[in-house]
Amino acid sequence: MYLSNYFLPVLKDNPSEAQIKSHQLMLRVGMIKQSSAGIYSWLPMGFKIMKKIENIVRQEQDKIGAQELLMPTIQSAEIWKESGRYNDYGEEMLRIKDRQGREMLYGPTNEELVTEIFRSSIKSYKSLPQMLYHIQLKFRDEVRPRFGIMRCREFLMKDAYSFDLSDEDALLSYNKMFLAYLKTFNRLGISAIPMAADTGPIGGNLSHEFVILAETGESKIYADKRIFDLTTEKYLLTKESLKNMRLDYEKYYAVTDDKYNEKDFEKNVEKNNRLITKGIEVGHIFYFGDKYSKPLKGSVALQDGKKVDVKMGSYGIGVSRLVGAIIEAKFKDNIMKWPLSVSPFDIAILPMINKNDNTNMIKAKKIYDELKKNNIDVILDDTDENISSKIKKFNLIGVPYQVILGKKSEGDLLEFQETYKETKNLSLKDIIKIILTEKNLI
Ligand code: 5CA
Repeated sequence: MYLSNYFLPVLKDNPSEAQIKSHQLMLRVGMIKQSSAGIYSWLPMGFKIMKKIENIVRQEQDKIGAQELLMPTIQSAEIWKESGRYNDYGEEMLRIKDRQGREMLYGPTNEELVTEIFRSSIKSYKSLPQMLYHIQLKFRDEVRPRFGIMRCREFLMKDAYSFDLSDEDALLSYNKMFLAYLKTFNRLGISAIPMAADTGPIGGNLSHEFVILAETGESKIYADKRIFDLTTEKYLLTKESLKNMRLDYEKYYAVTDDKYNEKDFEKNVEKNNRLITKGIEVGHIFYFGDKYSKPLKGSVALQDGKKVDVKMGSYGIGVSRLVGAIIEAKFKDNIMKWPLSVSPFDIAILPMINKNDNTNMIKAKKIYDELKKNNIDVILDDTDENISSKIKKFNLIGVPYQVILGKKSEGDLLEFQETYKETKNLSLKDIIKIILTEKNLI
């Protein structure tokens, strides 16, 4: 991509309406545009990053055997009346009437609709377990939408639903999701900690929020620091291994506000290991047994013909919120560095332009073609801005690698910068090797 052709409406200054850095940056570099309060359009670069996040989320869901489907955004009020949540959900739910006067709504979540799909198709215990998910827009008429896409009204969520025969099987599904979440966030370059949480309007009695540390987060968290040292590598998708993983995580105290209790915290966590800070909830998983399957008649027949209500859980990830959350975690000293797994481009070429001499531009185009040949996603800043403005702009955009064609690039040795590191002089061959090696690790 050549920058002059790219739809990237970068602003000169920080927009005054934004209070937190992710909101400022997203508006500043033209990732999003507000269309009305809490509702945003995603412009090409913001959308590209969100799609990359979505794909990683999808791959990790597929790996644990969840199957993707797509449910609509608009739902009928009928099923919500069946579950009893139509009234309970209150003003957060956007209610609409169609031309026949039928009550409809813009889905804030999908427990009812997915149970209805399940009950009309699955009749026998032999078809269990099942895990279904979709990645779809949701609408919640939040009282105070704020911080850009972090707490907005229309947002993209991955929501998965599990259907099992027994509590024991359902916990296995829950634990699989728990592992898939840790792996997903790891690939996104952030460390999200599972914390015991309240279930709110979704219901049930077992729930974890996945929270990443950030000063601007809305959740206050209390944790034993040692939980950050755990890694997922040794856990497999077997019953025993997944059970051990949950036990390992649950060894360490980690809760949000709702579950916090000073006495427990002080009793369970030694003084040096106590961490009290703020975080952003990027995922939330729930186990609620037959809360929806019972009223909505989501049951299967056993071998002897007897019917049992299936045991369900639901599992959300805030896909659009993650874009902002990654910025909150990675944006430092006015410099953004996207993890390569979700970066809008792998590398930027920034040539110094001299009016009377187009040598740098010719060189830049050659490098561009060579990178493209190697399947490296590259952006070339072909504008006539001066080199320091180009560098400043790309420091905000957050592409993790830059080739600067200025005074320090000589012949075949190019000035190469990895964000936050000293610049080096490298050959194009070595630069390609560095990027491809890192891409292979993702
Ligand atoms: N049905 C369940 C799980 S599928 C559910 O809706 N859970 S949730 O309410 O916790 O939402 C899941 C995730 O969506 C949250 O962890 C959060 O990351 C994201 N989310 C929730 N509300 C908003 C919002 N107003 N703006 C942006 N993201 C949101």
